[in-house]
Order: sequence, then structure tokens, then C-alpha cells
Amino acid sequence: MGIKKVEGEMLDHENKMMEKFRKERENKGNITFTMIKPEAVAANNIGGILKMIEDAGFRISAIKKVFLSKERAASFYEVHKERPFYAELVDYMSGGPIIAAILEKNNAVADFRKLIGSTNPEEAAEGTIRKIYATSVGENAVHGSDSDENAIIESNFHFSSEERF
Ligand code: RTP
Ligand code: MG
Repeated sequence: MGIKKVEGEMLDHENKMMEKFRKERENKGNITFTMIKPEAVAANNIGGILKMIEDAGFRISAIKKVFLSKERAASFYEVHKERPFYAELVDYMSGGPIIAAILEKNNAVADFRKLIGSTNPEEAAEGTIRKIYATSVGENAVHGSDSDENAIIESNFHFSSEERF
């Protein structure tokens, strides 16, 4: 048996074990998906927002800077397509690069929505990410999943299994 073949089999085995391990962790509904939105990226607030996220006890299991095409943004926000702000939202989210990330923690979805605060920064509680970094109800610095089910759908939309650990 050639060395290359043995190495290949070992890598396959390792990849399978890693994926099994990751799925076990994620199966418990312990993940949420976030984006740092274009205006917050443009304002150099990536570091400040990620620090708040890590300080609140979330583990970043996947992260990347990515430019969403209009088509990708439209598809991501398809659930909102009947809402009056849909076109504006799609234009805004495809107007500059974003940071996409998967976050792990117990009770991740609810705890993260608490950390980011209300959609409208004027209503967001003191000390929340939106209170500190959002500029308006539309340009509100961050996205957070609204359910365990959507956290999984949104994470899979942005990341392959080779990009999450
Ligand atoms: P997100 O999904 O981004 O975490 O925000 P959310 O749950 O707090 O708010 P949602 O109702 O899901 O709305 C999605 C995003 O659409 C924009 N929006 N604009 N102009 C408006 O009245 C309005 N309302 C919502 C915001 O960017 C919001 O985060
Ligand atoms: Mg939402």
C-alpha cells in the first residue's frame, strides 16, 4: 500500500471524526449565526463587535469576510420578501463586504439576541451591540438568527463543513 493512500485514508478518517464531533456539539441547538453588516464593517467596528461577542462567552466556530451578491442577499432574506423594506435591505446587505460567523454557546439564539438588542437602536438596551454600534433601524450593525432552525439554515448557507471547527 503506498504512503499516499495511507495518508489519504488517515485524512478521511480525521475529517469524519472532526465532522462527527462538530455535529454533536451543534445538534444541541447551541449555535447561532451572525453577520456584521456593511456599515459596521466600513466603520472599522469589526474588532469592537467581535470583542463584545467573545467577552459574552460565545465561541467563534467559523468566520469570514465576504461580499454578498444581490442574488445571495435576496436569497438569504427571502423570508422577508413580502415586507416593505425588502428591496432596501437587499441593496444594503450587498452594498459592501460583511463578516459572517457561526457562534457557539448554551442557549445561543436567545442569549445572542439579548446581546445585540432591539432591531431599532433607539429601543435597544444600554450596553447592547446595537445600542453602541447601530446607526438606524435599517443599518443596525449586526444580524442574529431568530430560532435554532434558522441558525442551522443560515450557517449552512454561508459555511461548508471544511470551514467550521
Ligand atoms: P436581523 O434579522 O438582522 O437580526 O434583525 P431583526 O431580527 O432584529 O429584524 P428583522 O425583523 O428580522 O428585520 C431584518 C432586517 O431588516 C432591516 N429592517 N429595516 N426599515 C425598517 O423598518 C426595517 N425593519 C427591518 C434591518 O436591517 C433588520 O435587521
Ligand atoms: Mg431577523
